Amino acid sequence: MGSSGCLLLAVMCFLGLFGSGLAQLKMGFYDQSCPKAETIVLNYVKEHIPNAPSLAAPLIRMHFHDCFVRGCDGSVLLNDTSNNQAEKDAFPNLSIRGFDFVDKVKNLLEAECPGIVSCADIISLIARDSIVTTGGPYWKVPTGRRDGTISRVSEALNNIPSPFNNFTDLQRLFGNKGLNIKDLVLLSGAHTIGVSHCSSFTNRLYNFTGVGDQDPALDSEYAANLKARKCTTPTDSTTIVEMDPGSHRTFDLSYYTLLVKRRGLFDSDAALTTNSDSRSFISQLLQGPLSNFLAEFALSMEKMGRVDVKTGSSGQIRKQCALVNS
Ligand code: HEM
Ligand SMILES: *[C@@H]1O[C@H](CO)[C@@H](O)[C@H](O)[C@H]1NC(C)=O
Ligand SMILES: *[C@@H]1O[C@H](CO)[C@@H](O)[C@H](O)[C@H]1NC(C)=O
Ligand SMILES: *[C@@H]1O[C@H](CO)[C@@H](O)[C@H](O)[C@H]1NC(C)=O
Ligand SMILES: CC(=O)N[C@H]1CO[C@H](CO)[C@@H](O)[C@@H]1O
Repeated sequence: MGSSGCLLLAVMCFLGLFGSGLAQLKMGFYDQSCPKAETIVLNYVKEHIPNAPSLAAPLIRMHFHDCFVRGCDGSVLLNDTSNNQAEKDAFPNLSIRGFDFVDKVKNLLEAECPGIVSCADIISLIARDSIVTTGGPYWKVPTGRRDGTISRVSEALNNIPSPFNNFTDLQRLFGNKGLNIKDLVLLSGAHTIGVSHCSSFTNRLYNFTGVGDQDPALDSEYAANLKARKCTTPTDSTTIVEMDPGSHRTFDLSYYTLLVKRRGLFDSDAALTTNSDSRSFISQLLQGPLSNFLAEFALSMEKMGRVDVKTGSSGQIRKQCALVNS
């Protein structure tokens, strides 16, 4: 090969490395650097989630909120500092829980191999392993995410969908992260588990358009029930309601069954029935076996887990998940 060939090769290698990125997520990223990492996470989840099954829901939700703000970089875990309000302070974080859980896993990993495993990867692995305990699918979690150093309340407000969003807003917010309508429908299916505060939907019960009315898109019998038994005043901010009553700890298709019965809890859930593409995905899911939903959900989770990740030498591996390294 002539010298110009060599040069060309070098340029191509350079572009390959730094352009399209050699530094990508990969399966078993810690196989050499911390071989027990994934087992330590899995064992901790297996040991603790069965005693606290309601934690699986906030842990997958944490992964979602992390990925939607500055990519899946653990920024959701950062604490406020004297001159910065972190993502944790944003309204959509309402009831995000599980920070201690992540910290405990992080401590175990720091003891095993200090400074190696990122908080961002820990969230991704915990989310997957927790959902498996609810009957949900196993999805691939390639690793190698690095932790961000910035967490801003305003960015959480601008990027995380609100329960009051309509379809256009949801499509735009998901689209901003490279996720399409199908991903939106599938990932919203996580609402088959977990709970919500009344404040996330009481507008639909008491004052939908500001004239003391109910949301006509919400089944009136269900609305009456919620008003009588759960959210008994328009200002209740403490009562929690199962989003998928009857099977709120089981990862099944009933979220979609509720949607078509007009019993989705949030405006944003109901919004999924207002678009024809989205409606058609919902009916396909309902026609298929559960295993089809689980397999499709797994693919969308893997996709979400890749949103704007930091790899290679960007970001850092935090020593404590709540603090940027000093
Ligand atoms: C499509 C846009 C979405 C909106 C507007 C939304 C909104 C919400 C809201 C308002 C709550 C209840 C918070 C509370 O009142 O305590 C909630 C709970 C939850 N969300 Fe979403 N969400 C969305 C998508 C997702 C996605 C993509 C996932 C995961 C893949 C997810 C997983 C969950 C889970 C598991 C809970 C229950 C949490 C618990 O039990 O503590 N959500 N969501
Ligand atoms: C982060 O903030 C939480 C809640 O205020 C606090 O309990 C925790 O100790 C803080 N973590 C660190 C490492 O400072
Ligand atoms: C959706 O909500 C936004 C405000 O968040 C509003 O500007 C837009 O007109 C709404 N779109 C539809 C189709 O209702
Ligand atoms: C409904 O909302 C409107 C406009 O925000 C407000 O003026 C009114 O007091 C509310 N009514 C009730 C019953 O909460
Ligand atoms: C867990 C957490 O930090 N929650 C915060 C979410 O944001 C509200 C303000 O909107 C705070 O009061 C909570 O402490």
